[in-house]
Amino acid sequence: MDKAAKRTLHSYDSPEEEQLARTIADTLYRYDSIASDRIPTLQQLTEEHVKQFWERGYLVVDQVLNPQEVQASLEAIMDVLYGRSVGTKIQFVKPRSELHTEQEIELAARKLHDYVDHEPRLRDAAYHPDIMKAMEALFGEAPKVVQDQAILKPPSGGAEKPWHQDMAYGNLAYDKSVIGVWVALDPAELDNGCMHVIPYSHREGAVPHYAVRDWQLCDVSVQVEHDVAVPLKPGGALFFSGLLHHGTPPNFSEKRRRSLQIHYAPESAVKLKPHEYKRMFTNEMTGAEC
Ligand SMILES: O=C(O)CCC(=O)C(=O)O
Repeated sequence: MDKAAKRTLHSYDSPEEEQLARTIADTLYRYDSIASDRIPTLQQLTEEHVKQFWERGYLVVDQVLNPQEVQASLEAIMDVLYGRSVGTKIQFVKPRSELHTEQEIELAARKLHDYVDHEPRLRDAAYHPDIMKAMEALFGEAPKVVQDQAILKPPSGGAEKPWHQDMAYGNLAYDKSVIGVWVALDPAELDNGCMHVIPYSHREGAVPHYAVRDWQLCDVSVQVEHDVAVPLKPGGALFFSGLLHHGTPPNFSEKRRRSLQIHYAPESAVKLKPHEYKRMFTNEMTGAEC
């Protein structure tokens, strides 16, 4: 990206905003504790890994999608962004009417979602036979896809995703644990916003979320000292419990960080009733402040 383009497209509206992003990156994440326990591919998944997954709340797999599948997913994402593949929904951080060039579009796109019925290449990834088989082993029953997204953290200012539990988001609020699979399509590294997790945090169960910078855990309750970063090569994946505390810092680098994030639930899972959801994931009944 050339310098002029970066200046005009930078996501920060003011120096204060950028300073806040840097403070968040420095205080709410650590970068010296890296997930080391990994399996090479899903072919190596054993019952012991399944047990470990439920104990620790996550599993790291070095290669889930092969290079051709990664390439097909990236091409599909870019085709969706540039209007060559239609039907998938796109979330931009700026009004679409202000985005004219392909570069402007890419830098402002944060999320693609609901692609499985529109984009066969992304559907193939979401229903990848190895992932479906692993899900069946993890759930102990057939899985269903309950959410399909691609999350983009563009260079030079792609925003943080504050710490949260995925099941605190209404569309993932099921009565049984959902599992997320986050697949790196570009190298996901410490400096471009790779995933960070708090091992074992899913064991605390549902925790109230607050509307601060997003729907998130209260910053002061994040156990930053236990943060483990999960860098991944393209095609590598993080499998994680829908109750695991996780987040991603901003992308201050000049590198893209594109990923797929798909959520699965056991076939028998049903959505929580609104009052159950409120009791579990909001402060409405306790009045606890953040
Ligand atoms: O990809 C990211 O930056 C964050 C993904 C995530 O945790 C989410 O969207 O729930």
